[in-house]
Amino acid sequence: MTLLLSIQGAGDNWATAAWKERFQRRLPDKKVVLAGQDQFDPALVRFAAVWKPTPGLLASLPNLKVIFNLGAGVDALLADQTLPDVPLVRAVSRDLTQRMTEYVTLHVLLHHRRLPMLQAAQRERVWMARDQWAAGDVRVGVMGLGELGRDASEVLLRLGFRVNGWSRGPRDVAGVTSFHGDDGLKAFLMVTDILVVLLPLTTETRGILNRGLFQQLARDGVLGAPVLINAGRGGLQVETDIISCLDDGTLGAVTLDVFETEPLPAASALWGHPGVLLTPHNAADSDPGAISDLIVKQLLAYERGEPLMNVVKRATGY
Ligand code: NDP
Ligand code: OXD
Repeated sequence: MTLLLSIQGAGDNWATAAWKERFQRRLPDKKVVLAGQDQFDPALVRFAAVWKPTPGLLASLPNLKVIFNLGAGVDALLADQTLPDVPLVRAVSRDLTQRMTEYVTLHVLLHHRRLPMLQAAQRERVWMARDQWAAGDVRVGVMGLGELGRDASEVLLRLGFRVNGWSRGPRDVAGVTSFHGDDGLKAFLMVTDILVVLLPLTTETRGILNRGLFQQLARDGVLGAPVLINAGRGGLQVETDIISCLDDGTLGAVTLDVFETEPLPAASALWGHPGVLLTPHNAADSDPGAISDLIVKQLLAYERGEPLMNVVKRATGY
């Protein structure tokens, strides 16, 4: 049996040698090969563990049984029209979830505590002792109450924020006022001061973060103007709308970890905009140790005839 790895990512965490070493160490009796580097017989490949594999590669494996995605989001994989009809398992890992919760908490807190303004004041040597509010005065709206959204919500609640959530179907998260579906979106946005986006990119969500949506966010909050934090996918957002909404005050500030085009082109106006805090798609890195552990456990369980977990529903796209 061969496990094929096909990995194409820009971050340090995607260095292919580290992934191969981790998988091979955990699967000493199996052959682990790297697409594009190692020789292998396609007929012997039963499992593939991938991040943005070359379109068409997986279709060339006649005996493939399961595809394991090395990250949580599967939009890039599902964009491959030739993707074989075998179970597709995505990464749901405590390690990844905690990383995202750190990111969300960090950015909610820094906007809440007005850090960008204070840092600008420090650069000017100005003692800027402006109002600081209690967390309970701020309403955080989490779009996407899945694995990541739920965990982040729980930590934000613990910090004292008022947390609302929006999902496709009804969700029950203790302490979170939840809204769902198209019908619930307007009511959700009306009570949101800081919008945290942890949605998958699907045909339904593409471009959802646009001017029309930003205009529906609450404008009566203590922050003065609403804040956007998007760590879901760049395809969710319309970047020209984000810039114009920052310029005319519809948005007060944004944190973006993901972009329409990645890496973000040097010419993008987002780089230098004073209202933008950006990070290079590293809100929640896939760690080779944690994720290979997770996948090897699933792969061995599958070989024992046990069911797979976190199988993607192709019909909904996540
Ligand atoms: P889940 O599948 O667990 O949760 C997705 C959530 O989004 C669910 O609550 C779902 O609703 C909701 N949702 C999906 N479609 C819609 C819709 N049309 N309308 C309203 N709600 C919708 O995913 P995860 O929490 O594990 O991950 C979310 C995304 O985060 C990933 O798809 C990926 O794009 C991104 N991500 C980004 C990372 C980064 O480093 N920037 C790292 C990891 C993930 P329901 O509950 O009803 O199904
Ligand atoms: C993921 C990501 O989806 O890192 O896991 O973006």
